[in-house]
Amino acid sequence: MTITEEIQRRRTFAIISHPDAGKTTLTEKLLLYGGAVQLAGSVTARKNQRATTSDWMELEKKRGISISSTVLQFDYDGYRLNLLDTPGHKDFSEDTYRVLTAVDAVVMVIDSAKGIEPQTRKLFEVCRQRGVPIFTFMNKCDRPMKEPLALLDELERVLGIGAFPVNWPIGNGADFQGVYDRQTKTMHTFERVVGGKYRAPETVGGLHDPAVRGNLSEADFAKTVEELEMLEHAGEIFDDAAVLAGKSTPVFFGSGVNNFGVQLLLDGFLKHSPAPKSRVMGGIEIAPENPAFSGFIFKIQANMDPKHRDRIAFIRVCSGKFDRDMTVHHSRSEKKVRLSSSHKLFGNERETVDEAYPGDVIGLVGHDSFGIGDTLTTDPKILYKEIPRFTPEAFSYLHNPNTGKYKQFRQGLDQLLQEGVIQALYLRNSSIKTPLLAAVGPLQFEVVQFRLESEYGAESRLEAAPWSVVRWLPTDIKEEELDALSLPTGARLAYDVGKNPVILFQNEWSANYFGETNKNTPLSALPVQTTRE
Ligand SMILES: Nc1nc2c(ncn2[C@@H]2O[C@H](COP(=O)(O)OP(=O)(O)OP(=O)(O)O)[C@@H](O)[C@H]2O)c(=O)[nH]1
Ligand SMILES: [Mg+2]
Repeated sequence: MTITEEIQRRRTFAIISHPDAGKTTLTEKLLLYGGAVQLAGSVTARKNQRATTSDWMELEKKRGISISSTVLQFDYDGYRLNLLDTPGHKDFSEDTYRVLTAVDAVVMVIDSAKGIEPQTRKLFEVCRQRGVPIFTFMNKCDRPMKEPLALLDELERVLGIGAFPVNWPIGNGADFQGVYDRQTKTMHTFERVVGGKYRAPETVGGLHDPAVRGNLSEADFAKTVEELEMLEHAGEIFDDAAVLAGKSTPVFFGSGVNNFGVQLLLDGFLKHSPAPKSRVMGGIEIAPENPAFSGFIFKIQANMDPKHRDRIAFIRVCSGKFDRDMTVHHSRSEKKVRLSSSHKLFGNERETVDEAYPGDVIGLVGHDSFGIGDTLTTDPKILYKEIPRFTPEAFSYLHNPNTGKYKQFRQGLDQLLQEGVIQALYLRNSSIKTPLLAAVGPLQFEVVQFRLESEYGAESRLEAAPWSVVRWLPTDIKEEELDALSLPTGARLAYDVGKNPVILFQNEWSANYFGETNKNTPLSALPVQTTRE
């Protein structure tokens, strides 16, 4: 295969939504229908039930929520898919947003009983800003759902995106039978299988074919026919250009847990979603076919496999071809590094990979100097600046109650900081040695404590810190100028990991007051990108 053919068959996409809409369940079902797993697991980790492939972390299995994004690479129907399941909880949105920089399309999952929820709206906004094509899966049609027309209307009204129903639900809630595929004009009715572990037996036929009508009542059937006529009458056609521009979203209905409509989503997605495209950085366009290899690191994760206590840097390949053992330029250290330990990833399983192409996400092991956001390339002129950073809103000291385990505590914490699970701040002119942690949301503290204990055997104790707002000062501010600042009551000066000065305030009001009275010292809510060496 030529490099162009390799690129054209790549599909790199994330599943996003508000917590609990069914991302991990759908991911598992895409793996089932994609032939990557034989038996689907379930997120409700009841006894005797397989856990899902993407929620492999101990705490995820325990809580039944996703905490960290997961990469799954597999082949299906000639395509190579790089699928990323993301956490929905807002406390982990930094991880989710990083993933969005690494994908070419997203599947947005909506709980059809609830419609568009706040976190979905936020994630949608990020996709829109990046111009990422969005495919919509209206999930949980097996529960009393909102009217399908009302759901489409919500997409248009709340998100301001055109919505094109590719298929249409037949029945609703307990009477949900399947979907009508408007492209092929066929009804697909399904049978429920216990636990949704296997593919759901499916009957396909024309709209008026009694064999495929399942247990649908006359009234429900009449309603479906009327709605379909209405949609046909509206005369809208599938507009690929609008989808690729992120202006319109193809909508699929179904039920992930019951496997209804999953195959249609998978096939429809692959048919209409884009292969990797050029990226524009600092005004330079880098095409995937560019002969120089390039990519950037968007995620770091340690201890994925208890057998190998090591850390993996996840890189999204953007251009050229990756060959194992190749030597590349590493942007942060400005040094040449040899990439000899490269892996393809499937949840927490890994396998050595010898080559990779644009669109692929691969894991690199054995490079402690790699950090999130770093570019690796054979052309040092290429530099990606993709990774967004978030303003922390929760602050806590993390104590080590067991001095005998200081080494484990410190080592574990340093690792988690490097993964970006949480940030650390260092108070200025302070003798306090207890780390001050800064998080987007308090669940991140829980993850730190759990992982310290389970992966490093280190206990820890949290102590709330008295601040709730952090603002960055200009990076070039001088030490004397810091000394001369007059801070509001309770505020403190500190540094982030990049040694950039910040001010910690007790509340928003205090931060605003400082801003008003110190016009010459502009504050910024977002961490500055440059670091002072
Ligand atoms: N009734 C019904 N329940 C579903 C369906 N899909 C998922 N669920 C349930 O919804 C709950 C949440 O599912 P997950 O797949 O963990 O949701 P998620 O979006 O990955 O959640 P986070 O990753 O924590 O944001 C689980 O109890 C699932 O069994 C569906 O089609 N119908
Ligand atoms: Mg999940």
